[in-house]
Amino acid sequence: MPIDPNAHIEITAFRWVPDFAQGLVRDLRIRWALEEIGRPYRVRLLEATKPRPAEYFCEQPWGQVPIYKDHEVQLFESGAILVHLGLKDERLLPVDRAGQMRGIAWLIAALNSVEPAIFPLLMTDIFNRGEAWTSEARPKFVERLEGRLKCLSDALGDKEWLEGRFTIGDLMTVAVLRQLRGTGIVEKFPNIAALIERGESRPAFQKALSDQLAVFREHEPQGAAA
Ligand SMILES: N[C@@H](CCC(=O)N[C@@H](CS)C(=O)NCC(=O)O)C(=O)O
Repeated sequence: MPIDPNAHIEITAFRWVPDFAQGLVRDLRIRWALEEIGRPYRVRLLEATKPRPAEYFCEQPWGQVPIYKDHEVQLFESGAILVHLGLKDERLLPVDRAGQMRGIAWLIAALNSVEPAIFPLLMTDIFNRGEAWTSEARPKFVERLEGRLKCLSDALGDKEWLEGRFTIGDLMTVAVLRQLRGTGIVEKFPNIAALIERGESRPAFQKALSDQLAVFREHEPQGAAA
């Protein structure tokens, strides 16, 4: 639980992705939130390495994962899905308006103020790795990102969570920052590294991660293992 083929909540995920993406695909954000609140869900698997079926673009305009469906809504965008779940359950967002909006503000900050500063590093380190321009550009990208992380670190201070209690803002922040694994950048900000560790040690996160990885193990193409 909560994976249940008969559940009314459905999310989409990939059947298999290469190592660099395993544990980072964005359905993990939704799995994690659903685990936090114990809501069963079923998973519809898509091929990451092939074009998505034309009809899927009616559900997700860019053909990406995840999408989410329940009796009430059909949604794309991991942020919107987390807001939907947060507004339904106090374990993900406070019920008072001020607390609710602060949690949502942190979620948007993760997506809009932090994640865009991470994307260029994914290009230099993964997608365009080894190309001539990357060695000159990377230090500039790191500098910009570290500026963002310094402000995040100052705002977090010695709090356990960004608003003092766990919200979808923390969930999204941790999920976004995990993309920096292996770069050594987060380690320069000990309170941010500790926030990620706190997030990752939550049982709901662990369950979500192991469920995502289990799918990849099950569907690993022959010859893909190193
Ligand atoms: N803004 C979207 C981004 C979704 C996204 O980038 N999904 C990736 C997997 S993590 C994907 O489907 N990539 C394949 C593609 O873009 O074709 C969200 O947060 O839901």
